[in-house]
Amino acid sequence: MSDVNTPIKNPEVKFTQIFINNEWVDSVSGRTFPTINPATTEKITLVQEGDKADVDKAVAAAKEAFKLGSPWRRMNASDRGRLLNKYADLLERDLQYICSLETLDNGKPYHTSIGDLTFAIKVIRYYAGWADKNTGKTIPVDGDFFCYTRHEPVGICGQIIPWNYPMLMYSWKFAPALAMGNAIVIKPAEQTPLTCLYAASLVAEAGFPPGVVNVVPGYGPTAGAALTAHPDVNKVAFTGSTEVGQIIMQASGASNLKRTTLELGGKSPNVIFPDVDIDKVVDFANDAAMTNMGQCCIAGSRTYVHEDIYEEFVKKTIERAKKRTVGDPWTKVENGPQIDEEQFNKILGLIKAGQEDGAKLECGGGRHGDCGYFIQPTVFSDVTDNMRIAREEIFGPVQSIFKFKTMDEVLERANDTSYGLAAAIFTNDINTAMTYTQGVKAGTVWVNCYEVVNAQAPFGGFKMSGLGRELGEYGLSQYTEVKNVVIKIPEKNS
Ligand code: TXE
Repeated sequence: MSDVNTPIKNPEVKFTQIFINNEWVDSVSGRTFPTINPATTEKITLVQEGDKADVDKAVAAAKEAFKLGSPWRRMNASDRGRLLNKYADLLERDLQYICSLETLDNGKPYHTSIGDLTFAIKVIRYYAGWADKNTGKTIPVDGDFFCYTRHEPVGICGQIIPWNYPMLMYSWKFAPALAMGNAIVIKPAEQTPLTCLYAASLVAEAGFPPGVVNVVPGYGPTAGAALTAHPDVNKVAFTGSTEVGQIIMQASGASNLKRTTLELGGKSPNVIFPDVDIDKVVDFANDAAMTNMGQCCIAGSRTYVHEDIYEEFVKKTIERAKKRTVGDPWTKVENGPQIDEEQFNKILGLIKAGQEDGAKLECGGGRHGDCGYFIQPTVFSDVTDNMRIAREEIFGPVQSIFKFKTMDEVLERANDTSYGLAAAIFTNDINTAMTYTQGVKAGTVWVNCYEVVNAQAPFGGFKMSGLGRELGEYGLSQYTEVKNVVIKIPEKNS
């Protein structure tokens, strides 16, 4: 038996077409686009490039699958759950292959691809369990009426996925939508279409009826925009940049007021009080900033350190960052390459801006090696609140350290951002922790931990970090419409 912990270093790419109606088709335009291995910058393969015409076909297929009386609409909710569990079994069966493909296409270290897919499978199983449990209510209204609510699927859902966690973000969208009985059209990110396409192949194998799941690879302004503007798409779910989130919300509103959920960028504050075990917290803070090469919406990209421990903390942070291993993602390194040349250049540009703005570059700051999009783990100290590195999402392995004195001050500074995705505090004082958890404006707050994200608990942003919540029971409401039904009855009795 193959050992899942050993990657397949040259996984065969089996699917590069568009998936509609449980079948593989070429793009209507005949165009293709390349997907690149960011560790080597070499082209892996060409993928069919979906555009408006392909999205139209996929939406038509989803519409047919969602028709009243269709096999999907007639299916027992418990059987939808069973299908999702079967699908999770297939992902588990192919874990080694899928994770190898993820590392090839995305560049993330193989062991982190395993972590992602394991989490993705948990999300699918979690929502499989919800399929027959999201019940409505009977409501004691005034008069001779019987009143109840139905939680119905929204309909056709367009789901736009980013490249930083391709399989994980796929599962966050796919699972609740299908558990609640919707039909979906997914557009993976153009940088990382391969695992999503392989996952599509398992849709037919699991036994989902044709048209329930469709996957259209392609670019954002073409295929993505076609989904968000389509009059027959009832809901759009997006994870990506705040900038594109705003465009999507406009398109959703202008077309047909699609239900819209957005999971966008962040600039999450990680606040460290002096009463902690510094060595441990240095580790946490380094990971918070640099996990997934910093390409993480909840990255703890602003580390606020209390003045009493500031010098020691900075010194130890530099030591830790220098030890962070970077390199071949097929080995047990902590960091692989950034996703592409655009992100690589953006990050190096922001590092330069940090230096120009007067922050102290303590370590890193440049390219790692001379092949692939690798960046050295980078630490800035003496960062102040108005510098670009303090305000813009860097999405790279860059930790910015700020000094603070008091809770009031740090709370105000932590909240002085247009983002509000996550926040953390490290302290052993319960009152300090509670003051912070209540005052900080963020969708998730961690106390003495970081990046703890689970299928069962909601995830999403305040302010410009997003709209709506994914995961947990809260995530169900984003994929259901509530229908109120009122029936005249001869006589009501209590
Ligand atoms: O994101 P885009 P990019 C942030 C991060 C990163 C920056 C830019 O700061 O540096 O965004 O990355 C699709 N209509 N995040 O340019 O463009 C696109 O094809 C419909 C945070 O890669 O937002 C892809 O599938 N769709 C983030 C997806 O949107 C459109 C994850 C994300 O791409 C579209 C990624 C359009 N007009 C980047 N334009 C997070 N929250 O985790 C693009 N897309």
